[in-house]
Amino acid sequence: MPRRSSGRSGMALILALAAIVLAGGLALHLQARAGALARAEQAELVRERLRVAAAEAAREAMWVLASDEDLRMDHLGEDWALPMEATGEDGVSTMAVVEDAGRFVNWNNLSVSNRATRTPREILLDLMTFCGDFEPVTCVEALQDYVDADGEGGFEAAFTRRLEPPREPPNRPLWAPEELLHSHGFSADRLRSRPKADAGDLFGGDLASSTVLVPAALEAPVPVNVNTAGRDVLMGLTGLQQEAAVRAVLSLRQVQPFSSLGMMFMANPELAAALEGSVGTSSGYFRIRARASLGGQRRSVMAWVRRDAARGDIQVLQWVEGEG
Ligand SMILES: [Ca+2]
Ligand SMILES: [Ca+2]
Repeated sequence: MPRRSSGRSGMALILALAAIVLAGGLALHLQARAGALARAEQAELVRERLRVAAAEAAREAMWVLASDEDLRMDHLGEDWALPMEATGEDGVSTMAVVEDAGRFVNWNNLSVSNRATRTPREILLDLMTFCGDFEPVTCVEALQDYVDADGEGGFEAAFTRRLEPPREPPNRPLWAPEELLHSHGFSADRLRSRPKADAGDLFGGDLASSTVLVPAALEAPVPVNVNTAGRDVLMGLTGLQQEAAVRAVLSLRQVQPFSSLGMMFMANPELAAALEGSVGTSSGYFRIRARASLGGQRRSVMAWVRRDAARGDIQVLQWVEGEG
């Protein structure tokens, strides 16, 4: 029966063809999967390479900071203060920026006191007022009780336990800006950057770019560096009464950064009384931001360091890696 036989061989041919098509499909599928895996592996490799490159860039910036030849004076014309950019042979580009904490007023200064003419509390109250916040008292007093070691004050545990949600004051310096939001009276809105006001506006300061949170246990408040602090910070520091003196400091330091406070106080005796104990001409704490990128991928590092005032040694206080 030739017809049946040809029917059988036809069926066999169809089955064989189907098997070939299936096998081909499977091979294609496997190939695509292998391709996707290879791509993911490749992306992971690039990610790791960028992580290492960002860390390297941050370390390089620390070297520059440690090699500062004049530790008594820090100003924005020094090598460490200039952005450091590089592109490696492998096409990875890196960028590192060092900022001194002395440019800002440190919120954690409220955790300690010293014998300065003006307390960290007074300075922050004036700075907030200068930045257009006319009800800063509760906010600053609550933060002071939140971060100072003792349990005495109107905003300590007895108060914070009644808040919604209830919380315990940590009674230590804060470690991240986000922690500020847990303190009574603080909100993202309060800390948001403001558009630049014209110079004639006496309450046009910007709190966001005038304050910082140095994540360190302190023995004394972090002094403001008169060579790097901006006008808003100096206005808050001097109690809003010394606008002419602040202007004089800003223009004098452009000609020649201050290498000692004696020099600055001599030039502006009226400032001396207000600033004694709250300012310096160098900085001890620095924030380093480094980033590495290749194609569309990026990795970053944010590090807080302390630099020894006598030898320039760098100690890392906080190291945070991130994407982007
Ligand atoms: Ca220096
Ligand atoms: Ca306390």
